[in-house]
Amino acid sequence: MLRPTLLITGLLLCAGLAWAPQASAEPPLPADSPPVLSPNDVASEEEVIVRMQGRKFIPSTVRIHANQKTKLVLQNQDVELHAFVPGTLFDGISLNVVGNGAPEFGELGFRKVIIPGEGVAELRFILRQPGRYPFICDMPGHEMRATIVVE
Ligand SMILES: [Cu+2]
Repeated sequence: MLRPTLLITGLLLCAGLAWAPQASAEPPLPADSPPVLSPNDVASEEEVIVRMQGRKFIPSTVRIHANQKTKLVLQNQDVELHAFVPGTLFDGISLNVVGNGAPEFGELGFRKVIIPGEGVAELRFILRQPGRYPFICDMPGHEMRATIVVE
């Protein structure tokens, strides 16, 4: 009489174990988010994190989707200053910076942000033009370089 009950319980346990890792492995954002977004649609914002550690950018290749509202989080995990200097990538692009970095803007737009040791800067923007864009840290003696790939 107990056997069917045990069998069902066993099946349910197996199903539970099989399902749990899949549920937690799901990305926070659906891959099929619409490319055109309302400015206030925070839920569909894509977060990309770049760490500065041991005078390196990690990862060294950063993937960003074109036409996707993006929050780029720059985390300086060293005790010294680092800078994020993206060349002309953000020319003509509307960009918002928060955090404890010191951003610099020129006539064409965002030029760089200097981030204190253990500090963070968050950049919000939408990039339009696919391509490969190198960025560096221009602090004296720091040979830090990496690439943003807009795809
Ligand atoms: Cu640096």
